[in-house]
Amino acid sequence: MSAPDQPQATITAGGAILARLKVVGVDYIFANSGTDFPPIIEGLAEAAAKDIALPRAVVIPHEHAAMGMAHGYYLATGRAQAVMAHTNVGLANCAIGAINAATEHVPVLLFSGRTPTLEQGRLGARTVPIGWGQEMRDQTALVREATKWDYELRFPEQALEVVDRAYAIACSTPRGPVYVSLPREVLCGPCPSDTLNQPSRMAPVSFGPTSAALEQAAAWLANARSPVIVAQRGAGSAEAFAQLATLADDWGIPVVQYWAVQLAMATDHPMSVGTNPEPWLSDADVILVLDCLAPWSPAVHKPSPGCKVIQAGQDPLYSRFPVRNFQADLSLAGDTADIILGLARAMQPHLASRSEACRARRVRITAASETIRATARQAAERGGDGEKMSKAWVSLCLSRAIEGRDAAVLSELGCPLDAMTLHAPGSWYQEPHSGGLGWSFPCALGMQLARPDHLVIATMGDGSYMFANPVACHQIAEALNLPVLVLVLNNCEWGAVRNSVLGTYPDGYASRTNQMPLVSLDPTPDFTLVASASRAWTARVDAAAELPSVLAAAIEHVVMTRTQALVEVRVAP
Ligand SMILES: Cc1ncc(C[n+]2csc(CCOP(=O)(O)OP(=O)(O)O)c2C)c(N)n1
Ligand SMILES: [Mg+2]
Repeated sequence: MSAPDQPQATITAGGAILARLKVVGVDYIFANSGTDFPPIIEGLAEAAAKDIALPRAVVIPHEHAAMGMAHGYYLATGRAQAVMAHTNVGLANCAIGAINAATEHVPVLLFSGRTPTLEQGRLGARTVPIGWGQEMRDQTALVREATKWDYELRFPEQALEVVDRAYAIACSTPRGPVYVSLPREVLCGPCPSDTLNQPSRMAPVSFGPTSAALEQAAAWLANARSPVIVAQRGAGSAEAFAQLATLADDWGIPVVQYWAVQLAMATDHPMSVGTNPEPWLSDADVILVLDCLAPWSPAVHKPSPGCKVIQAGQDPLYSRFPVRNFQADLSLAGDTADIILGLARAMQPHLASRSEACRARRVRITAASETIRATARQAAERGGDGEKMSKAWVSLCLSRAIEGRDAAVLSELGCPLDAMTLHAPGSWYQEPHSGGLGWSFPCALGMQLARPDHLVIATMGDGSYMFANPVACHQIAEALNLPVLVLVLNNCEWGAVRNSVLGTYPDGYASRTNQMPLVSLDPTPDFTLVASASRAWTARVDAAAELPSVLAAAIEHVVMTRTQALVEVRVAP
């Protein structure tokens, strides 16, 4: 406390926000600055001069990459990070990242400047024409639908409590991004600094399912004739990953990883039955949906009448989405890890009386699981036979190349999961179901930043690589010493769009044309030259037989030199 006659110690509000981010637990500020940043940059320098601890603020030359890095850092650590962008235009570039983060319950503290209100007469007032040009009536509208909470800083002395509240809300279940706009004059004002280092007074909310709901779910699953688990966003923790494996094994429950964004179970676990919900769904009498936005495709897959469905996850009904009508006879709200551990405990007392039925199921599912894996592997092997290799062949080769290593594979229309053998939690990530492309490269950079010793591999389509602003991403990899390995699976087109047309109009005009309109990326640039511009190790592979040795050399390179590499792989359309 300062004595009444002493002037109160202050710091520029810009500096107070940065310093407070450190106190609440933010390690990095992924920043893309502009003319709204003088009080932020001055604040950084002021805090440094006053020996105030700060997060590491790094220059990220595209906001989409900044959002992706915050996403990847969170996936690796479970800790929310901050992104700072320039007014409305920088925020617009953050929008896809915010949509992706919101869909995946990834907390991000998103800030952007707000053009000065005043035209003159106060520190921070407008000085250049963009001060007028960047004004919007509702700047927050650019990201409001993708954020849980938003606020505009009104007074400099609010800086500390706004950061505390932003962090607590972002990290509360269900987690997600929050947005704070920062008007320049307010950032330039003085904020009291005497409480800067005191811990936050606002803790995030976390909740789990009620014990009654857990008991009910446990009883349904324990007494089911043919239970099935569909998992999409992993098991939530390493402990729960191990527990889910034990639970599925003990009870003889197949686990389907349909459109998995994260791995919930080792792909070669005897209860792991691949990625296709059929035939498991139609035979099921109880389905446990573990954090799935869309656990199956209602037009294709039909649970049988009378089947009970349990929806589990941070927001089991995904209430942010206007239409999502998957059956939910029971909901278990909370973190997936807690739900798995709770269910395992609640089911245990039922096990003795059901062990015979479980054993019979286990034998049947183990056989089916082996067949599913063998079929996928054979198809992948055949993908190396043709003139151009398939993505599945690349998957198989990559999976063999990383066997025995601590690796994380991120796939964005890159290597499919089916042909891979992956054992560990955190070894597999796929693009968010919001599908905001250009996600995997920056996400891998954020993950690598969090785990410097890990082997982090981003595999993506040629289209996805271009959506990632690759020049910016390679610059970041070099500037921050991030030895990611990038695999571009180049089919010279937007294959997913082509497939969507064929699915909608299998015998239509477009399917019969030689050149389907609006899907070709031919001629693609030489992607190895894009990466070479940032001095990456590069290679291009056209022949399937050469891929294993090139992948081995690329991995050797990133592991030994700790610098980035890119392999362009020519795959079949
Ligand atoms: C930002 C963004 N723009 C457009 C799309 C629509 N889209 C979905 S898949 C796709 C093609 C992706 O192409 P590529 O990465 O080359 O993979 P491929 O389908 O060829 O395997 C496009 C353009 C999107 N999902 N996100
Ligand atoms: Mg493509």
